[in-house]
Amino acid sequence: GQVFKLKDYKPTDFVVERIDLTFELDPRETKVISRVILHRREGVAKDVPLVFDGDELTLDGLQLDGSDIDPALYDVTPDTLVIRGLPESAPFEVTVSTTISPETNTALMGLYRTNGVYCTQCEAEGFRRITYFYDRPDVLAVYTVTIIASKDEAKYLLSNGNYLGGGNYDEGRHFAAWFDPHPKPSYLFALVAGDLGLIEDTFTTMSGREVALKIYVEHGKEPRAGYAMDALKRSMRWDEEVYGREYDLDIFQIVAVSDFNMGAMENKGLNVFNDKYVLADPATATDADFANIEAIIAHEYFHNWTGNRITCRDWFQLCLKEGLTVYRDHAFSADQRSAPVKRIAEIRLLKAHQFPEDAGPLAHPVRPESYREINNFYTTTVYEKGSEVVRMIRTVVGAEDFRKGMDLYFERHDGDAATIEDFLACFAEASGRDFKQFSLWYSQAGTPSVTVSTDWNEAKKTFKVTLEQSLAPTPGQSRKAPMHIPLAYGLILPDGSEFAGHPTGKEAADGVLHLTRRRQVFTFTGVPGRPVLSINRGFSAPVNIAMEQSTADLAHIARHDSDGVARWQAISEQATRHLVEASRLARDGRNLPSARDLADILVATAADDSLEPAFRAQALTLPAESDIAREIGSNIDPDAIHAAREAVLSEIARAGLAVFSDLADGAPKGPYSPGAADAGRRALAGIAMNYAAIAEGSPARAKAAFDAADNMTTLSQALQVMTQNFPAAAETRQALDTFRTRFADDPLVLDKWYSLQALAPGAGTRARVEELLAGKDFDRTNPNRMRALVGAFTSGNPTGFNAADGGGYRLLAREVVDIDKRNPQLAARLLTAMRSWRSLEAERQEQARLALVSIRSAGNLSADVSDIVDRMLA
Ligand code: HT7
Ligand code: ZN
Repeated sequence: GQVFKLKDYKPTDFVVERIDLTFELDPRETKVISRVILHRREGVAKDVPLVFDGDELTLDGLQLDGSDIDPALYDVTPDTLVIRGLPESAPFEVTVSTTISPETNTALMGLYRTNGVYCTQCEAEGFRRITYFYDRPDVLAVYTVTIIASKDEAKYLLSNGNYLGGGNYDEGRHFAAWFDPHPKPSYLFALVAGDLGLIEDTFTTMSGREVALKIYVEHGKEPRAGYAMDALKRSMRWDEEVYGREYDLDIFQIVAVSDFNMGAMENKGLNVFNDKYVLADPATATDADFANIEAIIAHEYFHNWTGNRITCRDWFQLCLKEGLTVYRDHAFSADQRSAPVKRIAEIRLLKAHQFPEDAGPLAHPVRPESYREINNFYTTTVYEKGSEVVRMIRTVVGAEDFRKGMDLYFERHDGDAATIEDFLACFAEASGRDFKQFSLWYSQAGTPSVTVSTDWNEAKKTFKVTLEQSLAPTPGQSRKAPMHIPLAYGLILPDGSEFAGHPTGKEAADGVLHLTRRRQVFTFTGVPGRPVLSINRGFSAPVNIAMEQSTADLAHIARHDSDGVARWQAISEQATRHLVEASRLARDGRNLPSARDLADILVATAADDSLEPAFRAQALTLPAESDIAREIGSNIDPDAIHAAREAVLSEIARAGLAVFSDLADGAPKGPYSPGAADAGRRALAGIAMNYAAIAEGSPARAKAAFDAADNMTTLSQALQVMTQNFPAAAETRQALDTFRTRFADDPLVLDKWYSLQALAPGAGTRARVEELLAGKDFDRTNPNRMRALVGAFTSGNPTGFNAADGGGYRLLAREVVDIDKRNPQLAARLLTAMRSWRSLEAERQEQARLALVSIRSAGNLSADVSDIVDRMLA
């Protein structure tokens, strides 16, 4: 396949002024007429043709200024339209007519149907599946859209922008017209048409304009859209208060659909959402679902400024909108909930997903420099690491200059298709700093390692901190330059107070050590007693820290650090060390060390009422098996890790049974509220229930909680305790059956039922997954369902998926090849579950390799899947 390169960027030869689209909707024969007004760009020679993108299109007609174009003057294939002999300087109108089939569009890109609703997904390159056009983000145009459809089939006819008007048409059809005054790229175009339920509200903006808010969902699900509406209004207010950004149309609409490749899409004024991220009520959604809805509603809304008003020049700049918008949604959630608990969750996720990506064959820079298939670059590196990079910019320049830089960015680039260089220039200007070295965060892949050593001189009262950075080679990048790594720190004195002084030298003001060279020494003088270094506080930089710090020192940080996140980091480091050591011993068939010290810390933390419950829940959540595997790094035996972790869990459980038993009953009583305080209490009760059940060696407590549960959080916590710890117990079977019967008509809740079974540890789970896949009502075309079963099994069940006989890999290979025929994007994403295959022990590695090779040798692979499989095998 073709390789696209950042360095080859070139603007288009023609400039689009506006586009008028007319859709006559029909399940199999939708007629699309696109009238585009363009002019030749200044300086472009008169014999240069117009080249539009297409994808699996057929052309019905082509006109220039209303007259058919002579076939000798154009060439057309399913993926390009080339028109010659166009005017030299005057604007002209090209009319392109195509017919498309939404009903048979299973890729869920372009115009498709989901549950009888017409819906579009155009990012990144879906618009070219609707009509021939310049389908690239730097071509901004003003859109007018007219939709014609049968009234029975499509009560609502929606598109971007403001409603112009509508009315009845012939033969039981009606029409609606929309005008979006804000120039936008084609990836932000959207159309939705269907018979849907609606909830409405209004929002008054900071300048007093009233905006109509509408959320469309499947009929009957309206009561479940209330929380999303509330989250939307809070997001709109927050963007005004924190960034001074006001909404800019008369209407903002959200449509929830049940077949969607990702979480949601920020189309201008008409967001389309995976219904999983809209629908919630206490009986069907967990606290985590509520938190995700709040975050994703905010994320898509925030794109209105970071993404839509200022978009990307090309897809290499994807992190310009995604990293920045994730950063903004993180800050929003931190403000709405507990900031330290939110940060802990972010760190966990980054380490669980982004660090392995950065350490494996799919590693790429936050701003990639080449790609074969852009869909494969909607990654945790672009999104989450991209957000961490923005967070570091704020750490480097400080809160005030960060806001100044953002203001400048909005002011200078409103209406632009911008680049990372444009973005960085705003912070350089606002702060007077040079961002040249910092920009390596965008171009160098991989997670830097920082080795930390300390030297305390009792006689001189000096404390020396030596930092050394390194960055391993990644695909296509063998040599790396030193980066600018801002490491927040604190020196904790023996009495638990913090040393107030700074090290000598200018690189270390404001509680941050700025590591910019390969090796740097920071010296603190006048330190009254031997301090303990708390470094990379709050995970100020996305790096691996290697430091020989005693258990006693970690405990000192865990007890005294003024920063809650740092206290959690110290606890988590202790747990990780112990689990890594235990896993190594388990692999070698040796006796496991006592986990008493770790258990004491965790039980004391659990019982400490001065700490917020959500924090205690985080502290009690041991690193996952995949976290331990990542820390071990190579020659991974998932069974040994599982055995070691189970043993540690059980020792902690036994040590704290009385405390856990008490806490397990501590979920809030009375009406359910999705707010952070109650959710935190439920989280603590849930993890305590898990420990208590482990100590008791019985599912009885969880079964009782399941039977008594009056909300989905408690219900699914209880079921999870059973499926994880007692998968074969009669109580577990019974609870699973009850759950299935109770939620048989609710696909989003049934997804949880599939996931919980797929996550049950052990080699036996694969057979159950096969059984579920073969179920007569199992819908292979629904991405949520496939992710719930196959995705959960392959990404969340290390012992089941990595069973030594390779059966898990073969299952995934077979499903990927099958899904690829319908939905390449989904197939490619599921396949990334194998990205760390080279860190497995030799036998499993070989099984994994064979499965990957079998995919590669299957015929007719999509560009999406062949790109991933080729990179994984390279
Ligand atoms: N910007 C959106 C990305 C997205 C997407 C990309 C490729 C294929 C399908 C897609 N659906 C949504 C989502 C976001 O980051 O907000
Ligand atoms: Zn986004």
